[in-house]
Amino acid sequence: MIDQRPADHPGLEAMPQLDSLLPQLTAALSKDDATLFERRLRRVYPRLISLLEHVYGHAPDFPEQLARILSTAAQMFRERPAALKRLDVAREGDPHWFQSEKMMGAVCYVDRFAGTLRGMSKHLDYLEELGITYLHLMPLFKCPQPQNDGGYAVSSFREVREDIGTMTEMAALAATLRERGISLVLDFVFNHTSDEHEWALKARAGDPKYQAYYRMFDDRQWPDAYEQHLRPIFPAQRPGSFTYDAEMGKWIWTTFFSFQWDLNYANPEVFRAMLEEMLFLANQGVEVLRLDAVPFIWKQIGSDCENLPEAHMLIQAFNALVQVAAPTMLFKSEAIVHPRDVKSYISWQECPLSYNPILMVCIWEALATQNATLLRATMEKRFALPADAAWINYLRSHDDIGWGFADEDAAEIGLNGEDHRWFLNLYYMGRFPGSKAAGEPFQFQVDPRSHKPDIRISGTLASLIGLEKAMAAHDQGEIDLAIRRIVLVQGLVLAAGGIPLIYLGDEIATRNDYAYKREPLHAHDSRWLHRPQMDWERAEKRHDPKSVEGRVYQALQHLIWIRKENPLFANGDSQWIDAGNAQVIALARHQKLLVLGNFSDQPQSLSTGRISPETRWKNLIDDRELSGQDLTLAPYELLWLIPLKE
Ligand code: OTU
Repeated sequence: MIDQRPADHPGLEAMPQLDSLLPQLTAALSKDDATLFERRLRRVYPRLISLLEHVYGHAPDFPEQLARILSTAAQMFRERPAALKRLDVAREGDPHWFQSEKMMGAVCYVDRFAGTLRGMSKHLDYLEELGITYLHLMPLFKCPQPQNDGGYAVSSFREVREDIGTMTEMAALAATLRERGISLVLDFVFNHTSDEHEWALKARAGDPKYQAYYRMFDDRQWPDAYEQHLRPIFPAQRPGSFTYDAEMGKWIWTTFFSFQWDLNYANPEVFRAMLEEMLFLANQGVEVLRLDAVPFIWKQIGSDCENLPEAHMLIQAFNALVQVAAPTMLFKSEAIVHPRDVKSYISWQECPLSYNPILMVCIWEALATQNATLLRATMEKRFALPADAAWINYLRSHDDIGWGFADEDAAEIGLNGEDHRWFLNLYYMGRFPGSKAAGEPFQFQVDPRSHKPDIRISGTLASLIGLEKAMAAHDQGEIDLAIRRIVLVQGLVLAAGGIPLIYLGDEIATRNDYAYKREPLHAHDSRWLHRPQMDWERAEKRHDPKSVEGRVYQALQHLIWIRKENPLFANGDSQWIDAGNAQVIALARHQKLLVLGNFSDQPQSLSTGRISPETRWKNLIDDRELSGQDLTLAPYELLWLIPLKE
């Protein structure tokens, strides 16, 4: 993150003064809007200029570029619907709305959950039953067929995929959701576009303006030089990070699949154009924008081209402009990288929200080892965030699970990170003695340099946690334990603060979908194992307390509603503590709520006195009273304790 430069930075002398720009920027706005726009712009201006100057200041036409960027912000503000402008003002008065204990997140693919956007609106009661206030609809934009990386190759940021609906329906759904108190979350896949985006098509047709939107090279000289330091992301399908396009006779930077062309943010026109797309989405009613693949947006020869300072500056500059033109919309970062780098994106001025892959990974680690030491040690060190930011806590997403704990954290508790990752891979593939997991490998590869095998894991929550195998074996004991594990880990995610996020389907214990292997377009990508179609018939069983679906659903729903009704679950003040028993995780919230979880299949007692023996507690989950003197947790038990007044 960069320091704010003083407004009199020497490079800024040639900059157009805001006063001279304002009349033109606000000319088309109503008087009130002009006042508002000016007030917001003045607030961010010094910072914005400093950021953009860092990245683009060397170009002789920088002042004109800047004027164009600002006029895009003004124009998009002018187009912003009145209802959203009112929400902007309300949110400016309540900027920390997302920290509330009432927040509850869910994520789904529209086509897999409900078929279409219209279908989605038929299931809003279902979401309300679970207390959902934050709904992430996975990429639903126009994209190439048949291959589009689950929608993460976008051909138009302004058009919805035809089979799902239209942008008008999307905006209408956003409004309906808003009326129900649900914030719409969409992806902004801004590191790349698909090779069928209008810009890519024009580039391919030879238009130099649009070729400069991407990173293209005439021969292998630069790609070879860059590639020495790059990490391949989908090595099993596509080694290397560049793709040759015969039509242009050029090599294109493609970090992900070959049909995903990386945008060239060194070109300020790309920044401006993407600002326009971003604000267009804001104007449809998007309240949280999930910034996809943030680490990759800036490249620098000789580096691994991940998490570079300019990536942060660009996101902060986008953020400043959103605060002017659509301040309702918050950024959420998707950085699945080293814990230190995950955190580097999180701040009010960059991304106030972020996935918490560290908690996710450490929970799975604790389940595999039946030991909460790495979880506690990592959280003690890495969980705290600035007061105006929050984690999105989750157990799994549409992506694979990669073992992203820090080697140094593992070493501190005597674990070798690399060996431990390999153990976790075997464990979750069900190939380790005693493992109950039914995961599959994703992107198996042998690193060409180190010759070490690398792998990530696919699977649904229920399947990875052992429920699938237990059900297949009709083993009631194991089914019970698997359900307890689900409740334990969901309970931890719900109690940790931030926004808990469930992948829809997990609430009814959806198991792996092996059908993807028969689907030629998906067979190469095991992530489809855990992106099944929602089974609405099975969802009906959620009301049957004897069914597995009902047991999982009702337990989760119960926890959600306890959370929503108690401000002790609001974000902030999370102290991870050493309970004196390695099998038990302990977390104190707002100095009052004590969350305890037993990660082992044996009863665990906490008689070491670290948890005050004098205190009498009430367990919020079942209203039981417990004494600190002989606190014993049943296998995989979760407790949410508050002290009882004497
Ligand atoms: C994201 O994931 C999406 O979540 C994926 O579904 C996409 O395929 C991808 O971007 C491309 O758009 O590497 O294995 O640090 O780890 O952005 C998934 C961030 C990924 C990356 C992450 C990426």
